[in-house]
Parts: sequence; C-alpha cells; structure tokens
Amino acid sequence: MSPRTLGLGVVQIGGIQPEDSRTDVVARLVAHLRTACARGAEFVVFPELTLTTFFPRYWFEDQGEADQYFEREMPSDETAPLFAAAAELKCGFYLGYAELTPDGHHYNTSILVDSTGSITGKYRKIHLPGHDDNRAELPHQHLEKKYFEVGDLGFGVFESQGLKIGMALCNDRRWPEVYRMLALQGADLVVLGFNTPMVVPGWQEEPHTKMHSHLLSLAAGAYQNALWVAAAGKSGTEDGVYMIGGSAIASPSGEIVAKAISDGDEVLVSHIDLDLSTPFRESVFDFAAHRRPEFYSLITERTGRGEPLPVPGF
Ligand code: CDV
Repeated sequence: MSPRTLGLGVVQIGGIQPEDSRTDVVARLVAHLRTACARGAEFVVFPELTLTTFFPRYWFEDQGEADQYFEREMPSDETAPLFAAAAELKCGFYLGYAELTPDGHHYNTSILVDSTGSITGKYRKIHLPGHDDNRAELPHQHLEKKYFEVGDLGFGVFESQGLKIGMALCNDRRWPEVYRMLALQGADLVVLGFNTPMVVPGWQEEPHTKMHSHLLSLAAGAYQNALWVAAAGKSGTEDGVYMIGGSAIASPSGEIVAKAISDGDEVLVSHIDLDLSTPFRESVFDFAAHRRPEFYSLITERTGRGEPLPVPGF
C-alpha cells in the first residue's frame, strides 16, 4: 500500500494592525497560500481570528462597535479571493475568523475549505479564555467571554481531501479532552489557529514558559492521540501587544517536526506521512485494547475501601 502523504502548510502571520483592511489581509494570505503551494502544500493552516487584529483585547461599550470585526458571510466579497486561490491552486485551507450569524449569534469560528474552494467543515470555539468585565486598569484585556458565545457545534471530524481533519482554536489546544474527542472519531490531523499574547492579564504563567507550554500542548496532544497536529499563530507585535508565535507541526511521535523561527509572517511546509500514526494506534495507543473509559468517571479511595466517589462534571 502506498503511503498516505500530505503536503501540509502552516502560515504564521506577523501582527495585523487595527488599520489593516480585510482586503489587504486577504491579499497577504493569498500570497502565502501561493508560496506554500509552490513548495508542495496541498492544505494550509491559517491562524485564529486571521482577518483582523485580535480585537478581544479592547473594551467596546457598544456591541455595534465590536461587530465591525465579525464576518456576516463566508466567503464574502473581501474573502472571496482566498477561496478562488484555493480552487485555482487545488489547495485547501483552515481559517479562523469572528462569525456573526444571521440570527445575531457571535462565535469565534474556524472553517475547512477543500481543494475546490468549498467549505467542508465548521467549528465554533468551546474553551473561551479571559473575562467579560471591563478591567480598564490592565494594559490590554482578554475579552473573549464578552464577545463570543460558547461554540454549539461540538468537536467534529470532517472528511476533506481524503483525510479526517478535526479542528480546534487556540485555548482548546491546552485541554487534553479536545484531542481525545477528535482521536476517538478517527482524526488523522488536528488543525488549529492561535493568538497567544506573551503577557496575559491574570495568568500566573511566567512569560518565559509561554512557548514551552504551547509546544508541550501540541506535542502531548499529538503523541497521546497518535495523530498529527498543525498550529498557526499570530506573532510579533499587534497594536502594541507581543504575540508569541511558534507556529508548528507535531507528529504522532510527539516530536515538533517544523516550527517557525521568526516573529513575523512565515510559511512552513512539511510533507507528512499520515500513516505514522498506525504503529502508535496498533500498540501503546490501541484505544480498543487498552483504554478503560469505564474507570474515567469514577475515582476510588486510595485504600481501596469505601464507595467510589463520583467526579463532578466529568
Ligand atoms: N486566544 C486564546 O485562546 N488565547 C489563550 C490565552 C493566551 C488567553 C491561549 O490559551 O493561548
């Protein structure tokens, strides 16, 4: 059997400033899609909230002001060139953006677009970090809980371009359940976009550990679930806030096989072997043989005596 391979691109985006127009950003994305495809990419991952600056750092009294950052349709006149380029180059993509639905719901969303330029999957972010109150004393805020509703589509896996792709967005990558949900549905590849400021209001993590915990999350998710993970981030200074970058690809062995080295725009392309997950799924992570889900909702007292204690919310 011939190996299942994929030319996988990850596009890191240096800061998008408040004054950058959608049209300018899309032109930048199209140029990077062309570069990735010229280097053999068949599918490309773009960041979370790719089309604008990371607006949840601002407090808007009036939701109408925040709505300028949301997309009411996809593709729109402004984003259509990206879809046309995908069809022309026969190269699919993942894109994160802020979604405003016709009935007025706000989500932090990502889509899968296949090599014909058609949307084949949608995900709405479930783990929304930050706060919803105005902390005007902070140098910048993290108001995802104010501007977005918790996603209502669950963690889906989509058949696209001959493989099974699961999606996540930024903070989701730190939660082991996300990868496991997608692995249990047979995902070959988990793709995600991120916006991670070096300094996050209220987070105790030291700045120097930010890159470590980011890469650790990708690598652990990949290894413990025997799948590939590709993550594309914003990087560099966006409206005065430094974003960590470190866009990367992790293999089912838990190794980081490609990683951005700059804090600006950067295109990574790896030719990945999707069947690299097989030896892991047939041995250490043979879920059917070795997983014990019947024990995952209970803990037993260490002594082994007494009744098992239910774990709230698990
Ligand atoms: N956009 C995000 O979800 N960012 C979060 C933190 C930095 C608030 C993250 O986990 O990277």
